[in-house]
Amino acid sequence: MPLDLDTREQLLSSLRRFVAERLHPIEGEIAEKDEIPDSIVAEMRALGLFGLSIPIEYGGLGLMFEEECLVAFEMGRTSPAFRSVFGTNVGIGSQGLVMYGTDEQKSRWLPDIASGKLITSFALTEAEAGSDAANLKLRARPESDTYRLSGQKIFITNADKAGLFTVMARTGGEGAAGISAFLVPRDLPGLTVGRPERKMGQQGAHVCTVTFDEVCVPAAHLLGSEGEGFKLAMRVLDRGRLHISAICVGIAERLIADIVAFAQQRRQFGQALSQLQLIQAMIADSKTETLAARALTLDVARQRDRGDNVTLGAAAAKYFASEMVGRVADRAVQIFGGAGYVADQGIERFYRDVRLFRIYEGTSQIQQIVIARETVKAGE
Ligand code: COS
Repeated sequence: MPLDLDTREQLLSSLRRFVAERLHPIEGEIAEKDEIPDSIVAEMRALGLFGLSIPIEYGGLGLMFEEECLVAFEMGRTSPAFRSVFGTNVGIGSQGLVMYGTDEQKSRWLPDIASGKLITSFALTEAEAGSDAANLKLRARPESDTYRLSGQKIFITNADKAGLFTVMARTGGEGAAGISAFLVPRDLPGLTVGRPERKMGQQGAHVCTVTFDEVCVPAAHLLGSEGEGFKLAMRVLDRGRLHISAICVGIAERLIADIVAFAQQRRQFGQALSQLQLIQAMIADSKTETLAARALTLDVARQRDRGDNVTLGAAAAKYFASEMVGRVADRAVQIFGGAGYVADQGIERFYRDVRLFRIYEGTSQIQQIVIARETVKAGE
């Protein structure tokens, strides 16, 4: 059920205020410290951000996807590391459970995920299974009423904070059909989380290696049936890709606002930068592409809310929006010039931050493959 319009506006305006008043002023600080303050996380919990996509009966807000995109547009207007705090709980860390979980699994975990008490992570990627996800090697051997998991996952977002992992593991033969998904609590013996990696951008959001050394997982923690894990991961990613598109749109909107403010105040050749036609061309291209990405994202979100398959649409939206925000961030550095290249304006930080969007939850090249395959399959 969609929210009534008043409630929706209240949610979006309190979020807009939170981003402008609480997050915007500390963007530089969190990047330097590589940590989000606990007080900010507590405010995010109070705003309900961890439970945006969790059904109401489990304590979440149960938003429609279009509504989630509107929230993501607002959250995009600041450093993306802030969104990452609750990003896995809303997306890839929880949605396998929401889509495939039994009532028992859902009632056990979803309320704490919705409140933000429990952080979740999605563990798919391995050293030799990034884009080629169906080639993953982490083994799950059945043993009486348990499975023993052995292997390693890398680049796992929020792993250092996670209490629950959705782990894709091999229970059968080669390829996608041999993969199953498991809910793995962090405190099981044999599970270790490495130190956060040093990264190019998005400081404050952490990715770590997670190692499984004969971790004994109860069979009741199997998510869906044996062999369903790859499809589960792909369905979770279809959804996640669309959410990322909305974040990219929000960041582009933020960058355009920063560009406009700067271009009106900075003067060259006796006039404001905003009066110079070559600058105007960059503003126009950025605005046009952002509007296009916004419209595409909302269109696909509405298709998903209608129950349509959005594999192609989500891939197209993520491909276009992530490439688009890269171009907008590049133009922002260009328009700010020297002020864009030095660190204190924060523009170079966004330039580094947005680079990740073309890589995670499927690279641009993977999106191209998905778009082409689906188009050929549909014949149009
Ligand atoms: N939804 C539901 N099912 C899907 C699906 C989707 N979006 N995509 C694929 N499947 C199903 C296929 O229908 C197929 O099932 P059947 O064998 O029953 O027909 C099965 O999954 C295998 O699919 P496919 O043959 O397309 O697998 P490939 O190995 O060719 O891989 C790509 C497909 C490359 C698209 C996939 O591996 C991928 O998305 N890779 C990127 C992974 C990624 O995003 N990683 C980021 C890390 S997570 S932050």
